[in-house]
Amino acid sequence: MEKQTINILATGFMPFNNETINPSYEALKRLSQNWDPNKGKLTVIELPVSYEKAPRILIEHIQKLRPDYVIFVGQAGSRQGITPEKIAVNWKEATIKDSEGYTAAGEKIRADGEDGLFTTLPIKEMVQNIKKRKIPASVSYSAGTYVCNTLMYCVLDWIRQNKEFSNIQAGFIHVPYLTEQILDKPGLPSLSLEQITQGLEAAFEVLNRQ
Ligand code: PCA
Repeated sequence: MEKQTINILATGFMPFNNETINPSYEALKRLSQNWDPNKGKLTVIELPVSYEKAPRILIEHIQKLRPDYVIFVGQAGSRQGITPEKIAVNWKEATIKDSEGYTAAGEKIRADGEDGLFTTLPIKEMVQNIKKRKIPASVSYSAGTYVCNTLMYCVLDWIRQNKEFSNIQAGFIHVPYLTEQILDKPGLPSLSLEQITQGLEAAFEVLNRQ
């Protein structure tokens, strides 16, 4: 019987908060350049760090590409390792602006939405598989309250509400700074581009076993 191949849509972010690079998109680009098509189809897109545009652009791509899995990746500067997120909360609040100049002072993402939505990705298995490659990883129980959390919340909410797409499994993975980003930030953890790319590859590998 012919092996069924999976269709993955993965997103990274543009640089933000005075950085010139975002490891999420850099690692996904590298991963897609070396992607073995026998593992399925991988599409990578780069999203603006915007509360409003990021979910809108991603939902347009989901409708076009009809993936089996949607994995959003973002930078979380203080993290020690690769951290798949368990939950998105219905809240946005940050001192820094988004790419449109908007500052979320503390407000619900959806006025009448659930307080929280869980990932539908196999995150424990992903963490185990990343650690097998000797790359630090753990489950995170907070995606923060900035754009990454909003993207995860909006897309999980949209998938839930659109029955035609409800088979899609989706969730967020935060990655640490690249070593080149912490040269002037003493004490902050980092990983190399190679480690982050390998870590994401290990996370994606789990999807083929489901
Ligand atoms: N990280 C931010 C937004 C974009 C990114 O890469 C976050 O954690 O919300």
